[in-house]
Amino acid sequence: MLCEILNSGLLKFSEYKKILFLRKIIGQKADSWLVLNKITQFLQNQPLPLFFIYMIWNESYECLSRKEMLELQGKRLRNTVERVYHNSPFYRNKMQELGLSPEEIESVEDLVKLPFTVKNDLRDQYPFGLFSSPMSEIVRLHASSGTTGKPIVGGYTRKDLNIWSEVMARTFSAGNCDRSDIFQIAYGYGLFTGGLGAHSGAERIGASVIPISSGNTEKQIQLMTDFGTTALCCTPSYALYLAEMIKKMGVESKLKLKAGFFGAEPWTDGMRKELENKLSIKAFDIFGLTEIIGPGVAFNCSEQNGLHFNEDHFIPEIIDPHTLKPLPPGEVGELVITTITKEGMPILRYRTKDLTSLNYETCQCGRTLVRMDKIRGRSDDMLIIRGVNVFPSQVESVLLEFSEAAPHYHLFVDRINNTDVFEIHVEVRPEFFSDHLSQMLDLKKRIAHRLQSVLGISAEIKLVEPRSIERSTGKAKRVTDKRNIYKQV
Ligand code: DLL
Repeated sequence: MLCEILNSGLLKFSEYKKILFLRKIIGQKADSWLVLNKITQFLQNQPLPLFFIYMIWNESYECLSRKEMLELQGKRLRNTVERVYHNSPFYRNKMQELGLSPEEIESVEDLVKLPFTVKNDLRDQYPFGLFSSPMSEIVRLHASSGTTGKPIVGGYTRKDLNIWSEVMARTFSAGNCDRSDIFQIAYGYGLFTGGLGAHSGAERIGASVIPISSGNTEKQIQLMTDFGTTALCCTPSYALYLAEMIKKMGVESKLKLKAGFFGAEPWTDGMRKELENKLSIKAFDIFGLTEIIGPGVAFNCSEQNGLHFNEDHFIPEIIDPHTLKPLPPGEVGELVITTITKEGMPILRYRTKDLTSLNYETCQCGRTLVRMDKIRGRSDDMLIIRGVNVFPSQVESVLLEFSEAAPHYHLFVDRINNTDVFEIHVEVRPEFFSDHLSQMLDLKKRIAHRLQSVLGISAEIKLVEPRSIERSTGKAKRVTDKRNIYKQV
């Protein structure tokens, strides 16, 4: 009811936020007209301290009525389709193959007419084939692992970087952070989008930023205590490791942490609670992918009940991964995303392979942005190990570079002491298998080194005897992931 009143224009947003706060205290009574009127009159001249109310970075876009949102999305979608049709031969060909002209896309309802984009398209168009802006306008490039040796590339214009910092500013405001906060960005800086993405949002809200990047755990903790870090950004698994080290170093009482923004890999509600207890913080889930923009696609608010999708920039759809038909709200399927404001690399109906569902009910926080459920799994074989995307096919192509290695291998992933452990068993060809320890050690070292440079993370290599890896008669099972992370979501 509150949202209907808000949409009718009878109530100012600032009043609405105060009521939401009071509603928390007095319960559903705030929904009755009588109580509402009394409260509204009372609140008119009673400013509430900022920390009592929900912080919303950009109310004009985060709280639109559904009708306004659909109109905005329709307009932006039309512009994007025009843009890719005229600037990207890839999309022009795809649309022509379907006999589709840009004029046929008038509203969000027409989205289903557009072609899908898949990871392989990005690989085939490597590196810049999907760009819709000339290179002279591209000011940043990022990349993440693809299914083979070729990475997935993202190109950003100045306007795209501006959108990125805007959506990240929304993310951090939703976690009640502002210019008074000190952000420690412990996502990796570099080609990975986590570090610089979070950095730009934290700067945008005016916070003080510590760009420490990932790793170097003792230093992380030293700066956290010396600088009085209040917000931590990193993968949830690294946050757990940090929490453990903090306890070991006995510096819990010196911490000023209040919020954690964790993502880039799946994590459970149980893990959230553990992190919140161990670090005395509120932990927020943040979601995104390189192909779309990086982090900032969707974010938790303080209700922690789903992730608000920045749908004025990225339109989400849920499809059945087998029939490719759209699924209704609430049903779990594959998340498909269309960017509607990006210039550098706009992307139509990108099949993320991430499994989730959508909820269009208005959230208690006042945002009307659709909420996405926590990611429940993937419909492909991509593994996320220590925040890094790893495809078994990448490992295979590296092993095939070594004449000593047979094309038989098995990946073991586990989580020990809250850290992902990655071991690869590699079968040695009979003619190379030897009792000479030094030869075997040398081979192991070379494989480990090459894998580290291709995957971007280290793996423990175990060389095993010829024919010791189980052969399969059907689809080979090459991965044992003992973390069972998705099953707990
Ligand atoms: O992981 C971007 C990111 C950085 C997101 C920092 C959040 C924080 P990629 O390396 O391209 O980009 O990996 C994208 O990671 O398709 C999901 O499978 C997974 N993923 C990302 N965030 C979450 C999350 C970054 N919150 C792939 N929960 C995506 C579950 C996530 N999975």
